[in-house]
Amino acid sequence: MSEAHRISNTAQWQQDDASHHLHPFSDNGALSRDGARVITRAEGVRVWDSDGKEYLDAFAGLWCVNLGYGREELVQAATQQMRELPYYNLFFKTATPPVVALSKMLAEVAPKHINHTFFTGSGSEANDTVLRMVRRYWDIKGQPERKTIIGRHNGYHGSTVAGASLGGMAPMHAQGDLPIPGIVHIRQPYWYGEGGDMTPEDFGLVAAKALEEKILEVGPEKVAAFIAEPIQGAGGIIIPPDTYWPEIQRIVRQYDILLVVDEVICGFGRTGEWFGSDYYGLTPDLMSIAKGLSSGYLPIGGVMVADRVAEAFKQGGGDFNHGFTYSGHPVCAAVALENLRILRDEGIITRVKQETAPYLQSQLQRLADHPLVGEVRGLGMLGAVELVQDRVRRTRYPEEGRVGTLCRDHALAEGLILRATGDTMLMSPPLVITPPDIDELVSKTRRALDATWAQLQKEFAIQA
Ligand code: PXG
Repeated sequence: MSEAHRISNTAQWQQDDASHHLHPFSDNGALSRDGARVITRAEGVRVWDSDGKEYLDAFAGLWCVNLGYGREELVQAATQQMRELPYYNLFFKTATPPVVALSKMLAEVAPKHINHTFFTGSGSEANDTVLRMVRRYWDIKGQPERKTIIGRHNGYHGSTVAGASLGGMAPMHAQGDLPIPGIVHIRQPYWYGEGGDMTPEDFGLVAAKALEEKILEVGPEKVAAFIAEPIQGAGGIIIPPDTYWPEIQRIVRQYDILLVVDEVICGFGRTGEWFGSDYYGLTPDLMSIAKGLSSGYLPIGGVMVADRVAEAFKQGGGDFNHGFTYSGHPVCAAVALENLRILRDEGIITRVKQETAPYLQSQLQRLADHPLVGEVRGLGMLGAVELVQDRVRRTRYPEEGRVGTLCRDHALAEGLILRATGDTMLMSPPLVITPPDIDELVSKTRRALDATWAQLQKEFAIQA
C-alpha cells in the first residue's frame, strides 16, 4: 500500500471519492452525500470494508469472482507474465504464448463445434464485436441485407452503444437515444412476472414463438441473428421454462439465423456446466464471454466462434476491420488460463453440479414461506428471491425497487452482500462457496427479510 493510502481513512476516502470520482450505474449526487462503502480487501468468499466490517459476498463481486478471492496462483501467473512480456498486440500477424494457450484451452472446454475465440477487454466489447461479426458474416455469405439483430426486453448485454442497444433495459435506452437502428426486441420468458394463468410450459412456448413472429414481421431475409443470455442475470435471474430453449433452437434453425448466446454470467461453471449452452443443450454460432473467464482478477472477454462462422471468416477473404489495443492482453490471458486450469483441475464445476448447487437451491427454498416472498427461484449457483405485497395476486409494493433496496441494506447490516433488481434479491456467490457458508448466506438473508418485513409492518401501522 502506498503511503497516501496507509494514512488515509474512511472519511477521507469518502470525501475524495465524492470530490473526484463518478461511479458507474449510480446516482452520483446521492452517493456523494451518503459516502461510498470502501472495500479494501478480500479472501475466499468474504470482503472487508475500510472500517474492518466483514461481508459474505453472495454476489461474487459483480457475478464474476467464480474462483473466490485470494488465489495466489493467479497472482503468480500475472507476475510472471508481467516480467516476461507485459504487453504486445495481436494485430499485424502477431500472437503471444498466453493467448495461443488460452484459445486452445477455451476450445477444449467449449461445446465441440466451437474452436475459435476473438478476444476483447470486457463483455460489452464482446457484444460490440458480436454485432460487427454477425453483419460481416452475412456480407461474406453474400446476404448483406441480413442486418437486423433480435434481442429481448430486459436482457443485459453491456453498457457500450451496441451492448446497451442489444440489451433491452428501458432505463438505459432512455439515456442516449438507444437502441441504434437495426436492433429490435421481443418479450422475455419471465413466467412469474408475465405468465399469468398459463403453465410455465405453455408460457415458455408463447415467449419463444415471439421470436418467430418478429422474424416474420422484419422479413426472414433481413434477420441476421438472435442474441440472448441462457438465464437473464441483471434482469432478475429469469430462468426460462423448460420448453423455451428447444423452441428457440428450432426457430433459429428453420430461418437459418445465427444464434448468439451471451455467456458472460452463465459461462465458466455458474450453472454447474462449463457453459449455460451446455446446460440447455444449445448449439450457438457465437458465445460472448467475460467475467468468470478470469474470475474478475483482470479484465478480459471475448467472442467464441463456431466452426461454420470461423471458416467463413477464414475463407471469406480480406481483413476483419475490428479489434482493440487490449484484445488478448497477455497478462489478462495468462491469468485467465490459470483460472481455467484451476476450475478444471480442482473439479470445481463438478462439485457445483453435484454438491453445492443442489444444497444452495434446497436451502433457498426454505425462504419461500416468508410473508414477503412471492417466489424463490434458482439454478446452479444463481438464486433469486422475489419480494411481493400480495403473494396470491403476485402484486408488488408501490415504488418498485424501494423494498428491494431496503432489504439489500438490511442484508449489508447483517454482513451479507446481495444485489437487488427492482424488488428481487439476487445472489450469485463464488463457485467455491461451502455448505456452512451457504447456511450463513441463507440465515442472513432470512434475517434481512425479517427486518424488512418488520419495517414495512411498522410503516403500515403508522399509515393506518
Ligand atoms: N453480458 C452480460 C450477460 C452481462 O451480465 C455484460 C454482457 C457486459 O460485460 P462488461 O464486462 O462490459 O460489464 C454483462 C455485465 C448488474 C450488472 O448490475 C451486471 C453486469 C454489469 C454491470 C452491472 O447486475 N453484467
